[in-house]
Amino acid sequence: MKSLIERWRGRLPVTGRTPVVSLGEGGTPLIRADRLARAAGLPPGSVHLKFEGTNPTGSFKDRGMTLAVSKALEAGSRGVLCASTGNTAASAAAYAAKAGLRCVVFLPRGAVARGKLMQAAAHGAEIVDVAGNFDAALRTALRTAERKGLTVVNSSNPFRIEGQKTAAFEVAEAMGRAPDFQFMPVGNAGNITAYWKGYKELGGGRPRIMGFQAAGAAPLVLGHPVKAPRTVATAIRIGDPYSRDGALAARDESGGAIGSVTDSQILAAYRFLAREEGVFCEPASAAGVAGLLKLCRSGRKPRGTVVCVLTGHGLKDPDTAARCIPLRRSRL
Ligand code: AN7
Repeated sequence: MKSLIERWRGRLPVTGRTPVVSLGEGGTPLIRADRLARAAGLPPGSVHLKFEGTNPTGSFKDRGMTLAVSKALEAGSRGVLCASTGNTAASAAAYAAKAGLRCVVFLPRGAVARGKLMQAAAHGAEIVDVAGNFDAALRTALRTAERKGLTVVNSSNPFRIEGQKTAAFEVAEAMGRAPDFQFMPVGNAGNITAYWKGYKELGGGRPRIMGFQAAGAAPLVLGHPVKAPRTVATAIRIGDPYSRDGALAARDESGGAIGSVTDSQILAAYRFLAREEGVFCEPASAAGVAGLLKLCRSGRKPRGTVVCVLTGHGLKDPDTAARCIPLRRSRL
């Protein structure tokens, strides 16, 4: 299959001289979800899941990382650096390994899911444990990058957003047009910014963008940064999103909303998707689906087609799975 950059070359800031660093990202499935539709009280065929867990490192981050690392290599960078709740680090580490670049990752101590930590280690990233949360790690990372001359591959890097916007192209292509509503998790807010950019560039109909944060880490809902964000969904345990303005623009320009869901709503959606739809995503990814169910149960049903973006694979976080999913013993 074509690399994401080859597939969307005409819509991305690359030239014939850009060295393409690819692991086969993109081209993820859009899965019809009739049990979810029924649970939400919506008609069959109206709800689909964009499952990003099938990307090479198991999350949507690979879409942005193929471009960010290719451009870093093109620019003659000595290496890449990021702060991360885990998935960005795993993706950066893999693409840097492929490119033969150094990779340094700043991780909030004790707050990164085990699978993501193991991926970063396996791909040879140098790990800096930060005593503090993601927001502190990002501040430290941005300062260090400047001092050491390394390329930042957080979503402050515009190539990350450019790569990630291709997910909107794929959704619209698979459905024949953009959906009426898109539900998705929001953490550092790069992805909601990227999807909105993608839909706008397509020029056709646009979805209302419905972003969901965890209740204990919901700065965009509260309207101010959260000093000590807390949630079981460690991927989105972020108190001061870098792309705040992009998220608010996506919300306001699309006529959408940004809401919050509790950890127990997130975990209920996480278990439902695995058991009833056969799709195992990580807890953060279930926040959009939890938001859809919350709205529908309060009588505010979306009309038309709905896409829920499932940003990462359930295998990323085996400890939460072990804690929150009961083992069913066979009685055969
Ligand atoms: C599975 O890896 O911020 O709103 O450092 O891993 O674009 O930040 C991850 C975020 C949703 C939120 N779902 O996306 C990181 C990081 C999953 C994620 C988000 C993340 P953004």
